[in-house]
Amino acid sequence: MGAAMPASWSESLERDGYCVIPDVLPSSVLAALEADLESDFIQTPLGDGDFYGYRTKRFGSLLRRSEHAARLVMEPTVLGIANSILSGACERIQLNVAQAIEIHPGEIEQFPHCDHDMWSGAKGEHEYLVNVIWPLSRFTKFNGATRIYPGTHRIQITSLEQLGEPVVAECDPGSAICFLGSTVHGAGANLSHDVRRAIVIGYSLGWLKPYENPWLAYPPEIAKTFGPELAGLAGYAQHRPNLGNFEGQCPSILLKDSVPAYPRATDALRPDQQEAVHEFARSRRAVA
Ligand SMILES: O=C(O)CCC(=O)C(=O)O
Ligand SMILES: [Fe+2]
Repeated sequence: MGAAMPASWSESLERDGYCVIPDVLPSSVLAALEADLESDFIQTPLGDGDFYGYRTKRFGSLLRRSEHAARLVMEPTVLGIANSILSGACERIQLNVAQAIEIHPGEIEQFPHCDHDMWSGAKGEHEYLVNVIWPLSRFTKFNGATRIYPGTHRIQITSLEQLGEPVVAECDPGSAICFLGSTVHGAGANLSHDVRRAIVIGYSLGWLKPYENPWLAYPPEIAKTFGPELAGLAGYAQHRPNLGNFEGQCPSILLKDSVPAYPRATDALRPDQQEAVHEFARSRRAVA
């Protein structure tokens, strides 16, 4: 059975704080991505810290490590879901992270957390983030499948005692595990003899500081190879008004063949702002 329409998945995401969508991408895409990342998985050291985990490897910048990473970032069902959850609170969404995670045998359960706690703004009015975990290994309750606490996006969690039983997101490569930035979750303990590999692709409100610095992960020489929509998600777009500009221009000018030495600072306003500013300037010019 193919994936249902984005609208119904967004509804379950809003209702439960998560959804697991089967068969979003052919497993061959995930296998090809994993093959491209094989040497990176081997060479990357185990992490440092009780949150990242001492028996877990992580690396980012996936769009420059494999051409297949773009298939995940740009997957229309999840992109539709991220837009439907976030676009009420921003002009455009952005890529928050594209990271590989390899959990080794013996790793303990990760601290249950909300990913939106990375931003200190007020919570409860709107979502900040939609995260999508794409398993590369089959996720089981023994190898560290993500544990998600349904309904926790609706309540203020001040103690781990408040958490009920998690849903263990057991599923196969090709599935997309989606959850909100406000939903408590964490990787499970890996009690198996094999590594558990996954990709996390996150989308956040376009006016937030992204978790992964996209301009360092994907400098202009790299971002030039992206299509315009992907480049826009990865930092090469302004968020109106004028946020994220380069020399008063959309940073996407850096992806063109020739970049003016002295760019012309140019308004990038929302239509309502454009109109208000224009009216004001017109009235002032009239009396000048
Ligand atoms: O790997 C997982 O299953 C979840 C990881 C996670 O939630 C995180 O690192 O923020
Ligand atoms: Fe997380």
